[in-house]
Parts: sequence; structure tokens; C-alpha cells
Amino acid sequence: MSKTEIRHDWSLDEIQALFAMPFNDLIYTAQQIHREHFDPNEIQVSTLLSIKTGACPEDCGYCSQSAKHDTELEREKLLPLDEVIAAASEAKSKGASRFCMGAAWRNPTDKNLDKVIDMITAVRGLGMQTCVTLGMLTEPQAERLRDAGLDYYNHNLDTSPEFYGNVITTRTFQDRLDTLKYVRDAGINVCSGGILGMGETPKDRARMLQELANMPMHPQSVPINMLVQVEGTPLYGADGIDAIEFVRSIAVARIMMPQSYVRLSAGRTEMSDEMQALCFLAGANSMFYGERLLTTDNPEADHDHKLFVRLGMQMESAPLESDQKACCGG
Ligand code: SAM
Ligand code: DTB
Ligand code: SF4
Repeated sequence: MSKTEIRHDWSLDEIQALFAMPFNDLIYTAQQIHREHFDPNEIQVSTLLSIKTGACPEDCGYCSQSAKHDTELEREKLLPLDEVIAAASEAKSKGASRFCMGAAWRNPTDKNLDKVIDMITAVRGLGMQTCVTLGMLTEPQAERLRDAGLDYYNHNLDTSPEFYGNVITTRTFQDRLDTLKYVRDAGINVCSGGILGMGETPKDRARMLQELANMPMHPQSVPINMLVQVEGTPLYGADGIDAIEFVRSIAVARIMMPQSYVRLSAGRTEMSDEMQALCFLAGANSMFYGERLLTTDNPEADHDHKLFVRLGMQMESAPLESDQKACCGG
């Protein structure tokens, strides 16, 4: 059987037609495509750490860390290297293969980047894959991160270009595309996705997936977050997303980006085990693991373990160094 074609020319009509399929047909199609590229019973797990928390100058309407919103969050300075190493070692001992460090910056200064590079070097030294999310980058900064051996850079589109202005005003959709280009051109694996349940329309969800899939390369990792509603943020109280519609979005992402890891990201504390199982069936094959995301809660690792056992799923181990670079993405 020939493998599904990797496409970068999806039309909105085609994507909306996928969303409109009978649920069982959609999930079956997504699961078939999933099996062409992945072991259906394996899941890649990453643990997150906020290395610099709060007081961010951006105004992202969902975020607990924006200085523009009145949330309860305490601001913190950049964490010292030893605390980062301790957190990464613990994550490794619990089975995480990747450690993802997030900073509440609009963009890193070159001095900040020196310190983050020390963290990347140390975490790689533990035998873990590394991911960072630091805001906008310049081209030389992306190259420095590549030279440091960074495996993944996370930078989300967050939503459709049309809905974007309702969520963020301090940087543009194009700024995000520019950073993603620098990361991709540097040869770092791209992690980029968005958030559902911010009051966007079904068309916005289709448009966001269209933007992701029609990039010159599919992001190797596509996080699909469900909004974690944080009191004090503008999006607190937004219309959420129906669980079935969320699962459909995962399936459509899987069909459009067959070789990418689709990451079931924020919002799992609000999802039943059964909803998560449907997401795996729809093609989600990675997630965040450990009790904390950046500033909000994630399910207990022990609970996730039990879920994997109930579903007969295994956590993927860290790949060999030689397999790590840009394995896929079309
Ligand atoms: N400051 C950097 C940036 O925005 O690029 C990195 C950290 S930021 C917290 C990373 C991503 O987390 C955001 O782009 C957004 O998609 C997601 N995120 C943040 N807060 C969230 C929330 N309350 N619910 C769901 N996803 C959220
Ligand atoms: C992503 O798409 N989701 C993660 C990761 N990339 C950095 C972050 C989720 C943050 C959820 C809200 C919080 O904990 O602050
Ligand atoms: Fe700042 Fe990132 Fe939060 Fe936006 S999502 S406010 S850039 S930390």
C-alpha cells in the first residue's frame, strides 16, 4: 500500500469537508494514516518547566503570565542552572524523553540566550531531548540554538490569522511565521500548534490547521491545547469547545500532517480518560507529562501511567542521537 501523500496545498473547503465527515469515518481515516507512520500504541512524553515565570510584556489573552492581566501569579527570575538540572533529572527518572523549558519573554536577549544554552547543554548531557519556547527569535539566535544542539523550538500560531487579533495585539501573526522560518531554516525541529476553546469558530480551527499544514515543512510536533481558563485573563469565561469537536480537530490534524507528532497538550485536567483515549485513537501520539505545565496543573504522572496501562500504550524512549534531527515533516 502506498503511503499517504504529504501535502502543503490544503484548501479550506477540503479541510471543512474533513471536519464534516461522519465521526466514525473521520476517526477510521485518521487511524489508518496514523498507522502508516507510527506505532499506534506508543506515546512520546515531554515534561515542561517554566524557567522564567510571569511579568511578560505581551498581552496574549489566554496567558496567566502577561503583565497586562491581573492574575494571581508571582513573577520569578530566570531559574539557576542547578534547579533546571534537578527538575530534568527527575523528569527523566519518571520516563520523560524530552524536557521542554519555557520562558515568559517577548524575545530572549543575547545574554539570556547564553544562560538558556547552558541549560540545553546540561539537559542534553542527561541523555534527554531538549525543547525551548522563548518567544520571538532572530535568525542568528536560531542558529546559536541549533549550534547548541537544541532538538525542538516551540512557537505556536495559536489560532487562525483572522481570529488572532482577538487574542493578541502586541505581536503579529506574521512575526510568528518569521520566527518559525528562522527555526526551520536553522534545521531545528519545529513544534507549532495552537489553542482551541478560545471562542473561535469552526472555520478558524480549519484555518489554523491550514496555516500549519501549508508551511514549507510540516512542524515535526503539533501541540493542540485546549484553553486552560485562568481567572484574570481576558479569555476567562470564553465559550469552550465541545469534546467531540476537539477530537475531530485532532483527527483532522493527523490526516493533514501524517508524519508529525500531534501533541495532546494543555487542558487535560478537564478531559475524561475516555476523551483522551478518543484523542489517541484520532492520532494524538504525544503529550505533556508531569503534574505541572508551565504555571497550571496537568494530570498526576501516576494517573497517566494507569491510563497507559489500561490502554496498553507505552511511553516512547529517547531516540538515538543520530535519529534526532528533522526526522520527518515532509
Ligand atoms: N512566551 C513564549 C511564547 O509565547 O512564545 C513561550 C511560552 S507560551 C506560555 C507557550 C504556548 O503555551 C502559547 O503559545 C500558548 O499556545 C500556550 N498556552 C499558554 N497559556 C495557555 C493556556 N492558558 N491554555 C492553553 N494554552 C496555553
Ligand atoms: C504548548 O503548546 N503548550 C505548552 C507548551 N507548548 C509550552 C504550554 C501550555 C501552558 C498552559 C498554561 C500554563 O501552564 O501556564
Ligand atoms: Fe508572554 Fe508567552 Fe504568555 Fe504570551 S503566551 S503572555 S508571550 S508568556
